[in-house]
Amino acid sequence: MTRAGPRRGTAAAASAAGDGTTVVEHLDPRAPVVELLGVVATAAEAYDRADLAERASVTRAHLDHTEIRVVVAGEFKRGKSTLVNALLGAEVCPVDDDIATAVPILVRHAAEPGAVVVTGGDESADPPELVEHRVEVAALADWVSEAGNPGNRRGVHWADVGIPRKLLADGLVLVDTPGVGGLDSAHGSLTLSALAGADAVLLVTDTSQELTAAEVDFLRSAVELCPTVTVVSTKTDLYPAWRTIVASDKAVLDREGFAVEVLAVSSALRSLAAATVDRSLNDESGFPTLHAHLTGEILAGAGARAAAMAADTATEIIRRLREPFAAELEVLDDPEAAERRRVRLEEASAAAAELQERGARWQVLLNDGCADLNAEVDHDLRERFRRLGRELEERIDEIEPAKAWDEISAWLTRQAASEVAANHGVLLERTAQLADDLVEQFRVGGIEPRLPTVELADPFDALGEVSVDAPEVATDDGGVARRAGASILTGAKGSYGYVMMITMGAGMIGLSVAAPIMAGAALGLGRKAVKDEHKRKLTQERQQAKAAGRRYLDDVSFAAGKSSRDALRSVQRFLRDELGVLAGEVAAQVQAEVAAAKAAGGGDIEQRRADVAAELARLDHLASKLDAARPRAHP
Ligand SMILES: Nc1nc2c(ncn2[C@@H]2O[C@H](COP(=O)(O)OP(=O)(O)OP(=O)(O)O)[C@@H](O)[C@H]2O)c(=O)[nH]1
Ligand SMILES: [Mg+2]
Repeated sequence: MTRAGPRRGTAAAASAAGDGTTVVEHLDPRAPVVELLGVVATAAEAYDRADLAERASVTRAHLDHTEIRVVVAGEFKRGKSTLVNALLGAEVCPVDDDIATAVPILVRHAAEPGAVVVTGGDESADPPELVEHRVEVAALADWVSEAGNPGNRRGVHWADVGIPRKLLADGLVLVDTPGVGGLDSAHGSLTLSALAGADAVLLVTDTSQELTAAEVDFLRSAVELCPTVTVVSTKTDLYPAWRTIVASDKAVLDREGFAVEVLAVSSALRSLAAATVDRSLNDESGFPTLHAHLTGEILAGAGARAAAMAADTATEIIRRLREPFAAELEVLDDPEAAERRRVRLEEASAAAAELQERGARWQVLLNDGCADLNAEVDHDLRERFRRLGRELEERIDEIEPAKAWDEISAWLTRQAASEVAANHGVLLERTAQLADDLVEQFRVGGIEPRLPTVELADPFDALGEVSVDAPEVATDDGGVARRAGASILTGAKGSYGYVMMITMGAGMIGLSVAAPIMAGAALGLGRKAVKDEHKRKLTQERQQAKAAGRRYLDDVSFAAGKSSRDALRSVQRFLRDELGVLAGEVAAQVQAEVAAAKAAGGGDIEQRRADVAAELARLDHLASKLDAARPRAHP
């Protein structure tokens, strides 16, 4: 599939989108920074700093292809898939009264329509293997919907669809997610962890009723995790009282203090408007406002954040280019400084050379740090599951499993999912800490080394999946109780549209149900005997329930443990590569300063002073242009 090509430098202008809608294009905040990064790369090249030129080019390419991921989440059957289709004016995501979206569908720009379905491959492979299947968009339902792929027998993790659409051309990726059977379910917690990697979330609800408590809870977490959160209340065509519903939703959000807009739409009206090219119907559908919100707040906001980060990197590159000239000027102005500088550079050269050696101290620290991290994350996971196991047993002791098992098992899967997500959070946090500590080692000769944080998340690409099926438990009638698993998208903050999947046997864990107690009475047992029998059955049920729950927790923690070990291995590889590059950059920096020191030694001092001052002025000018291009007030 073709990815979005380099972005056009869009100007603020109104244009017809070809579907009867007027689209206001916003000035893309990335465009000027992309352009200036090109200038910075050329400048670095001219100053013989191939390392910095490379850094500038990579940052530029990165910014030019930023993906802005918008997760469309919500409870079961609210109209998420229909909304995505109506936004794009295409039947991309399968929709039906009965068939549900079973796996996440990512929709991005491509020159030609096409889809790739990703399934798991060889399970024993390390890192986990993923297999891509190229399919027609029209055939997607066979893979991604409950009807076409019941219980996700085909083991699909997600589908990636490309279509040529103006709305997507600037890197917008819409993610249609499976309906959550209650946002407070295990699905819900996992969809929530997907938000950590998203630029925005649209919570789709419908105007049949006010926001539910589960939806409000979901929003509470979403606003913590995601820069832009919007409620889209759909099906206004079906519910005449939609205005009242929207007003009370707004009141609830205000009361909670959430900065969340509520947009009312009707996908049905939008489709009708497109088919009949009826502008007033289109306005009535609410889609022009939603469209403007997507291109404005969401696209422009995320673009601004990415541009600001890239501009910071460019500023740092200029600072490094400037350094040797500034030092040379100092020597020209004060020859006594030359000796001090010579000593400093000698020390710095030795330290820089050490950084590049095999078995350098930072490499030892990296290996040790990763081993510690592994142990710590593993311990954290074990502790979490031990606590959860204890709590499970306490709960089971208070219930009659035959009656309350569904409730307990739903609680358990939800807790397990959030413990896995929390453990993943620990991994991310500690990794960032380790990276910070390691970078300290590169502080040589006044150089302030930095690892680009945006790229730090990429190794989690290999994080793979946590794949757990609900344990099978034989039922009394000899059958097997197990509910189908579901795939949920989750992710760390990634920059290349990173996707991590957690597939979990969500829903119910099967439990064999003991024969009804009343059977005892039918057998003519006395009251006491029935009571004893009841007690015995209850104890037996509780034991079975505990065993089923523990098996489930073991499976989840085993899969999660493997997934985090895989992640750590790729983190280690990533850090080793990046720090290797950084060692090269530090050495090049020191070398540039040594060369500058030599240049300061001979020739026409006045002329040299004028030349150096001119170079500095050129770099300062570039820095001030970058400063002006760096978006400031972004949400
Ligand atoms: N009248 C009307 N019906 C709608 C609208 N949006 C969705 N529907 C209907 O609602 C039903 C569910 O729509 P979907 O888009 O499949 O909902 P979903 O949230 O993706 O469902 P899951 O993926 O199963 O969670 C379908 O029958 C749609 O035709 C709307 O704006 N108006
Ligand atoms: Mg759907």
